[in-house]
Amino acid sequence: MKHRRPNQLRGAVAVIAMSLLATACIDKRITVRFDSQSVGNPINPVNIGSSGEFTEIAVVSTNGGEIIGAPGISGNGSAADFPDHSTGPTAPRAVLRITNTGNLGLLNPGTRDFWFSADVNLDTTNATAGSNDNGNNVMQRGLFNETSQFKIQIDNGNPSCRLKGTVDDVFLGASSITPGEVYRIRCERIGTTVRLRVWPVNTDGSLGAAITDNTKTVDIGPLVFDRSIPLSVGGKLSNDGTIDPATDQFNGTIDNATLRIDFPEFDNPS
Ligand SMILES: [Ca+2]
Ligand SMILES: [Ca+2]
Ligand SMILES: [Ca+2]
Ligand SMILES: [Ca+2]
Repeated sequence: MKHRRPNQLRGAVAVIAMSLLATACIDKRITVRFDSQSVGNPINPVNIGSSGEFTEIAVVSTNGGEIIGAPGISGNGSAADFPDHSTGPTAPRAVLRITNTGNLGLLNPGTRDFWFSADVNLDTTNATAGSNDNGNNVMQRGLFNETSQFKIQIDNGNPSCRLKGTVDDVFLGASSITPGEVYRIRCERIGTTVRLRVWPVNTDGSLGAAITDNTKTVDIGPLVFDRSIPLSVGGKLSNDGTIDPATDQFNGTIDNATLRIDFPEFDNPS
């Protein structure tokens, strides 16, 4: 029998590993908890989700922007503090970038059910209309005019979710949140139901009653992304993974950035 070359073997092992993951109960694609960070120092982010081995995670910055370790809420370790609001031409920007590294497109829901979520604590000063920071993008893949997009953002204190597939797109808004308080924002697509929920996170780490639970029925169809398109946290990135000064920089802290695809019911908190 002919021996496989190491590259082929590695590829075969990766395919077997991924098919095992695909049949496992929980497919935790992206889980970034920002834990074990040195508070006050630049973060060293880790994706402990099932895609971790097959993706790269990095801080992309311009003008000296940094993502700094910050105390998290009780039971949630540390969190990530994004740059303060600034509108000047040399404003510091910093966004977390997650990209596929191998042949597998692990950041793509395709036709499947999926949800994504993050815990946010927005700074009081977080946007200036008409400036190069007029919003707060929390988590997204794909830009507005691309073939597909999933995005959570906060504009004028109002979280929203936008999903775009190859058939249709949908926008869901939420009640306003209070800067300086922690909320979990979660958007999901299950079949033709799109749902946005926002919960306050109590100081003991438990979730309060949802302040927003909005659904729409829309068949957005499959989401399709080039494998190289990044998933970003804390702002938007160009398709090539670079940062633009008008990045809709999130100002405040983010924790528990999560993407689940084909999730089971028991991993679906109500
Ligand atoms: Ca954390
Ligand atoms: Ca935006
Ligand atoms: Ca902002
Ligand atoms: Ca800050």
